[in-house]
Formats: sequence, structure tokens, C-alpha cells
Amino acid sequence: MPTALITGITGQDGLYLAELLLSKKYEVYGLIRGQNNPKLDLVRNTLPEVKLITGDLTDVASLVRVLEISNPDEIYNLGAISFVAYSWENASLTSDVTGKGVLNILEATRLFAGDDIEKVRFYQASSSEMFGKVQAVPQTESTLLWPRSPYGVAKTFGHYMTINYRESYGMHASSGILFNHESPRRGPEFVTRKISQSVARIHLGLQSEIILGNLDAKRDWGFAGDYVDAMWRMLQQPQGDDYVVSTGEAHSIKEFLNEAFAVVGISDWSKYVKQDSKFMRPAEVDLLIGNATKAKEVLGWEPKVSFSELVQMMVESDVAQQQDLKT
Ligand code: G4F
Repeated sequence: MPTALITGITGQDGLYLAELLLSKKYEVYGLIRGQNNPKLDLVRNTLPEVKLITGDLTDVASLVRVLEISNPDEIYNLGAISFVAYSWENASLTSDVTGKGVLNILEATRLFAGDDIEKVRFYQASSSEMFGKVQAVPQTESTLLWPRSPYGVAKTFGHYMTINYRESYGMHASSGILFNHESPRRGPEFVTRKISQSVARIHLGLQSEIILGNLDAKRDWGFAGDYVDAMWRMLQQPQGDDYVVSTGEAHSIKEFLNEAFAVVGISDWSKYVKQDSKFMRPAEVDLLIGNATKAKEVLGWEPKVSFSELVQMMVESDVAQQQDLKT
């Protein structure tokens, strides 16, 4: 039975990945940051088979201890401060966790594995946010990185560190450059879930409007459940490498609104949507769209859920959830 350690187990991707690995008969350990984590009960209730260990990406010694306890064959580093807008207000903390945290777990792995470093396989959750002010459309593994947020800069550091450990120590280290991926488990601070939850509440008469920022920004949105499968496939390859994971389709926030309101039978949503500059960003990334040809050819990976199906899944889930809360 292979063993996997997942950092960021309480997040959307952590849960989907743990489910996938458990279905493949892995023993799964999850790193948690100890006290007062509001999502801990969610993991305990949804996936009681996952073994939780306390540690912190900013503390190398704690990571070495976690590796000694879990003795993993595969490490999935999904832990990060992942809300881009927050990273301008907390740039230093974001750099410590999202950037230097990657170095810490790579170094802890090197210390833990010693001469057996090639036996431990490592996945780094890199991000399309690294492309920022895009230098080519669509973006591939070799497109120049030009991050536009402290979060993007931190992810870029983690991406290059992962490559560096692969090249310096022969580590089986892969970097998945994942474009936006969403689901009913997405946090409500992200725009897709903010919209799906608000549309559900408007439909049920619980809310009158949604206040958003830039409606023209475009994203390449896929389904998180599909994307964790790409992570696993990367670690089954003979060598570590970098892969773009995306749908190859970009849609604007306005298109997301069209689809979401259509699910509850509303075609003209203009009276429900307001804009406020507080949701605008100091620097925006306007056209993220990925070319996942390499993932398709090497990993045999393709997205299964379409944009319309994703929006429908999210709105229907939120309608059901809001109805439950009402009763
Ligand atoms: O949903 P978002 O906050 O996601 P963002 O910034 O693209 O980041 C997500 O995807 C990245 C992959 O590229 C991940 F690395 C990252 O961790 C995260 O998962 O914002 C999407 C777009 C932005 O252009 C933003 O300006 O939506 C626009 N937007 C418009 N109104 C809004 C809002 N975003 C949020 N969060 N809230 C709004 O009211």
C-alpha cells in the first residue's frame, strides 16, 4: 500500500486528492496547522481514514518530524495562502508560507530521505498566476513567467525551487502549473463560489444583490476533481517534470454570471449585480488561458467537466445547501 502525505489537506484540492488516493488504496496522511483550524472537522467527518499530523510549512523541524512519522512515498505540497487578493495586504506572510514553505518542505524531504531521495516523489502546486502579465497566449510550460501579485511571485519562487531540487539532487519533483479550478467545495472568497452562492440565495429570496470587482477579467476555469487526477498522474511518471493543467478555454466573469443566473431561470441579471472598487486588484491578470497538450500527450490527462457543467454543478449544490440552511 503506497503512502502519501498531503499538505493543505483542509482545502478544496486536498479533499478531492485524498478521496482519489483513498480510492486507489493509498494510506493518506494530512498535514494540519494545529489549533483552531475551522475546516478540521470537515476533513475528520468527510474522510475519517485520513491520518492528520500537526506541522507547519514555515517550520522545517516540524516537517522533518511529520515525514518521519508518515514515511511517504509521495508528497503533495498543496498548502499555501491561496487567496490572491489577500496577498497584497500580507505580502510578507504570503512569501513565507506560499514561497519559502516550498523550500522548507523540499529541504525537509532531502534531510529525511538522505541517500534514498529518488524514492520520494514530490508534487508542487504551482499556479497560472505565475504567468501574470501574460507573454504569450495560450500559456505553456515554457512561457516566460511575469507574476503580477505577491502570491504569484511566491508561487514562482516555489516553482523554480522545485525545478532546482530536481536538477541539483535528482529528486523526482514535479510542478503542476494549474489554471483556476473550482467546485462546490471552493471557498466563498473566490469569485466563482461567491457568484454561485449569491445566485442561489437570490433565487431563494435570501439576498438581493452581488457586489463584485472586475467583470471583464477572464479565467480558464476547470473542475478541481479533474485536476487532482493530473497531480497523481505526474507522480506516476518515470521522471519529475512540469505540466500545464487547464481546459484551454477562457471565460469572463460576465459569462460566468450569464451561466449561473440561467441555472435558476434568470436571463437579465443586471439589476442583481453591482460593482465596488474594493474588489478590484492593484494589478490584474487579464487573459489566462492554458495549453495542456503536454499533460494530454504524456499523462493521458484531459478535463472531463465542461464550463457549463461546472457552473451548473456549483449553483445546484449551493441551492441545495441554502435550502437546508433555511429549514
Ligand atoms: O476567484 P479569484 O479570486 O481567483 P484568482 O485570483 O484567479 O486565483 C485563483 O486561481 C489561481 C490560479 O490561477 C490560484 F493560483 C489561486 O490560488 C486561486 O485559486 O479571482 C478571479 C478573477 C480575478 O480577476 C478577480 O479580479 O475574478 C475577479 N473578481 C471580480 N470580482 C473577483 C471579484 N474576485 C474575487 N475573489 N471577488 C470578487 O468580488
